[in-house]
Amino acid sequence: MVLGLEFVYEIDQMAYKVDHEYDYLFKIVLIGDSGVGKSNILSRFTRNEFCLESKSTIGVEFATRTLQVEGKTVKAQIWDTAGQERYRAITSAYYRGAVGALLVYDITKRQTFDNVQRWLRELRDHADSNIVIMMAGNKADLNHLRAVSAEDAQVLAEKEGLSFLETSALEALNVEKAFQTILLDIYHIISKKALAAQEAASTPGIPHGTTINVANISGNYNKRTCCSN
Ligand SMILES: Nc1nc2c(ncn2[C@@H]2O[C@H](COP(=O)(O)OP(=O)(O)OP(=O)(O)O)[C@@H](O)[C@H]2O)c(=O)[nH]1
Ligand SMILES: [Mg+2]
Repeated sequence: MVLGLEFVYEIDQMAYKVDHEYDYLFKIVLIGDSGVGKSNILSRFTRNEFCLESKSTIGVEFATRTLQVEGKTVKAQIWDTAGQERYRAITSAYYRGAVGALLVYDITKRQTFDNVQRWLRELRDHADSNIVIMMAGNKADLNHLRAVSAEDAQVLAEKEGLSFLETSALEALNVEKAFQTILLDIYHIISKKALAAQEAASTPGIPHGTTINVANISGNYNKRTCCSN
């Protein structure tokens, strides 16, 4: 009998821990041409690792890192797939529930920058229209081989309404900042929506039982998660 109670207590504690591990879960997708450094950006951010001879990603991988954003514990779940079409997993599943995207090109390869438009189209076709997008010009350590100026990239970013940074997974330059910026932007959007919903709920004149949708950006806002599962 006592054992039974202890068991119930343990289960209860486990549930408590799981529930309180984080305040928000945000799914972020990595996109961009093959070889631009998506997987190394991910390993730098989640494990502080870099590999000079990394192989092309096959299928889908993901890694997580939990960090603080404006006093909230946010778990970033970052998905990575191959830039090359033939190695890619089903596109719609990859984008489902994503609230942020890091769109990477290689500053030493003009073609990867020219393809940014293609990736934006893919985002428009498959992702939530409110998705937060950061464009990253990676391999900034290879300045002597530069084929894309920061000015050109900035112009495109402004035209398309994206945030923009140059990064280096090798030198750990701006990788942290890129993700922090995405997470902060997502958090601000979500806080604003929650506030607007609160205000709408307390405004007299709204009939009882009216449904107010605050979940545009997240698959499941009530669970305080922004990842679909
Ligand atoms: N110099 C330099 N090399 C980098 C940097 N980031 C990645 N690389 C190198 O670029 C190559 C490709 O990196 P990956 O991270 O595998 O590229 P990817 O975008 O994941 O490629 P796919 O999985 O094929 O889509 C590897 O040889 C990396 O070592 C960087 O910031 N600077
Ligand atoms: Mg990869």
